[in-house]
Amino acid sequence: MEMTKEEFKKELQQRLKEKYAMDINDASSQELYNVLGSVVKAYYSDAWSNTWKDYLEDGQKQAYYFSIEFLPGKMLKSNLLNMGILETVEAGLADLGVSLDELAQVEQDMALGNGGLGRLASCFMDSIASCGLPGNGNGIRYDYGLFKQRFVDGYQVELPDEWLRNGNTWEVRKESKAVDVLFGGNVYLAEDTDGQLRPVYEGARRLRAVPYDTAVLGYQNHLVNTLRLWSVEIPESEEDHYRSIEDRRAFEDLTAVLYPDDSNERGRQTRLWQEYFFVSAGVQSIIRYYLRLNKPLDVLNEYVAIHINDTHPALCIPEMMRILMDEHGMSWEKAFNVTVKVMSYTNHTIMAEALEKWPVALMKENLPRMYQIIEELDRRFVNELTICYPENPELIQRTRIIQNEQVHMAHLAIICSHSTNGVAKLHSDLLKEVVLHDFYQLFPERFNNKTNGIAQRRWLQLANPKLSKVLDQTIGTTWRKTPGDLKLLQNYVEDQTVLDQLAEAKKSNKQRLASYIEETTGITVSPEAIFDVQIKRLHAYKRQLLNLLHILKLYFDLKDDPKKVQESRLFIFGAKAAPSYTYAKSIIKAINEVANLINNDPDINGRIKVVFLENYNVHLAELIIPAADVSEQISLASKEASGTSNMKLMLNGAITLATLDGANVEIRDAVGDDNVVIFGMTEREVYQYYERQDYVAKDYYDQSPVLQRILNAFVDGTIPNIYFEGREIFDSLLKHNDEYFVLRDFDAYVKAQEKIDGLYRDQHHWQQMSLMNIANAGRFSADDTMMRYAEEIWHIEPVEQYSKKKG
Ligand code: GL7
Repeated sequence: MEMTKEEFKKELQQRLKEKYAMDINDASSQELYNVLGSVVKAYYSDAWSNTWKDYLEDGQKQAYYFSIEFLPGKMLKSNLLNMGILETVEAGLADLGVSLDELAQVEQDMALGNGGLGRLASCFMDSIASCGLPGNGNGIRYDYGLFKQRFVDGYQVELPDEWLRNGNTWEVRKESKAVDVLFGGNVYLAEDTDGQLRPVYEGARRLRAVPYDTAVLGYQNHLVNTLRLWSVEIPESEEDHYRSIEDRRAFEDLTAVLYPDDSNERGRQTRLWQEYFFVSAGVQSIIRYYLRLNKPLDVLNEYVAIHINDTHPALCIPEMMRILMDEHGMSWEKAFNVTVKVMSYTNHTIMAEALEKWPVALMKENLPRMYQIIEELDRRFVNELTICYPENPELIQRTRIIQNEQVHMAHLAIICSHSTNGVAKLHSDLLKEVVLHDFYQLFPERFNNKTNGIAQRRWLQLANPKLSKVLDQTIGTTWRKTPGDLKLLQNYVEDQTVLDQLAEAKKSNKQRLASYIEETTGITVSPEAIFDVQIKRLHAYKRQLLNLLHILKLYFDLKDDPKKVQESRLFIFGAKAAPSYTYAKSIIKAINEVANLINNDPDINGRIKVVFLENYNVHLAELIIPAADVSEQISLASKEASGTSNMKLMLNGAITLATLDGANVEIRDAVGDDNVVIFGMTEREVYQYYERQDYVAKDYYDQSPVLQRILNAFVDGTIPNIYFEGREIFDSLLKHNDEYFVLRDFDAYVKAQEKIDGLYRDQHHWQQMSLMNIANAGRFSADDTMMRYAEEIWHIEPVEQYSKKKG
């Protein structure tokens, strides 16, 4: 894929004429963006169709990553980067008087995910392609992505995300690849003309799944994989079945909205339909493609790996069984054998409320054939265990798929797949030792860890060109392809020039963010302050509240003693709360009110500022992360499965202030104790409290005048305008005994923050720490993570290696 600047300019102008009959000067940004998109698309289209054809011709084993969420963000610049023409296009546009950065703003963030889980799926897509691996995504094309967040009087208000309003340049609708999906009705087995038992469907609703494909470009390797997202339509033949427009609408809305909950079970019928819809469509299209290879279905696992990203796509299992048995006449035993070998599963949380369960009645009514198969899977599992563990009926009760009239999706996924992994060492250990211990005893060989990773191209090369340049000048450019080479930076830890350049890059990123803050909130902030960042979904277990309590402490300290020695701090929050999660929304309101109070207090005089940026999303993350000095990763130990903002912030030179939770543990191992600040209870201590049940939050309050003053501020009017929210927060800590041990960890957190303050004062040392973080972030590259999935779970190989072997 090569293109000179002049070729690019010509092509752009030509297409602009064809499409809009316009010259550059007359075109709006949107028009220019559209045309640029089509130039880019044309540019990779050959590679896209070749990749597809090569896989087919070579009979290459492919992985399919099934996820109900993908969160790619904007794609223009990452596509340009991966094609190797970012600079050419930027320069070409500049010649024509157009700024690429401005054009890139026109693109709507593709926000078909809630948070970490969806963003991880997109980082993985990028890395799969960049590693040359044959792997594709499969998900839902929601008409509306994650809601847009606005603050009105400090309250979160949700607005619809009409991301498709101006069209989506990157997708290709593939009408000819549509498949039908059946819902509801009755299913019974009847003998067919060949004497086989086949299911007969009565009164089922038939919906059409139409795929929209998006190219996933590998980093400068000519490989283009596919992200396939399904959208619902009503087949023409079925139109008579709808009695009214409203009736029809209800079905057409199946893929309209993304469920905006994060780490929470969604027990809603539409959600179940969504899950089956994209799973059935995806598995059907995989089988259809596979049949073109002319291979028997009982070796499907040699050509296809299906990954179940969290339990939402776990219906892949019964759906695969259905297709193999009902449509291809395979026996139960054979079908099960193949299915287990094809499927693998990742668990992303131990939070009990997030472990999906579906009521049997709901499943039976809406997905009758799925339920029949699940019931049989359950029956056979119970039979087998009864033979192996006759003396242990409790084990069977605890592990079976159907319990108390509910289908346990995680059990289904573990029992019927060959691999179950957690997303950080600590998380995987907890799965084995506690949460999924029974299953670990039954199937020890299936359990493994795959620590999450991030697409370092987006989070460093694209988000932080300033730092990237310093790296190029210092250690050469190999880190761009091999993030492990960032390690070379360690050799410069005593080099003052390099340290100064790093500081300079950080400062300029802080200035960029400061301007954004000023523009969007009207709050003036100083780039000299410590930029202290907590960006993630708002959830009680992530403990944004702990951060807020500490801010109040600093505030009162300064009020009492205006001369107190303390570095200036800017506390930055970015977080959306699930619309139905009232407690999280109360915390947002409280943070906003505290921000108002402190930012406008003349006594404070700007020494502490608090900014809650609206509508945190991928794009905003790209702006905030390069500017961060401190990375707040303060969840209650054991609750955050991995976290990924921790990795992005570290890569951009922020110092991690963390509990030993999720991947923070591995960050500490990577940089060493001297280059992170760790505080708070360990996961063991947390479990000890659970066992002894002797945590009394109120004792901490009673014994600490500092905490009394801070907590009272929520209910005595010190923080204005939070009459109800303040009471709710106060009660959550004292009356309801502080579920996430905020008060227990408060003192330790304050000390850790004091340590940060002292460390920052010694700028030279701080820069050295920052350098060490950048240098050791390579191991969190999603490229490595994907290579491990490829080798150890999916058994797929990079294409280059494959062709070499063939040659
Ligand atoms: C999550 C975890 O909470 C988060 O710690 C992890 O980094 C992420 C990706 O593995 O998955 N699990 C989950 O249900 N959501 C997450 O972000 C929404």
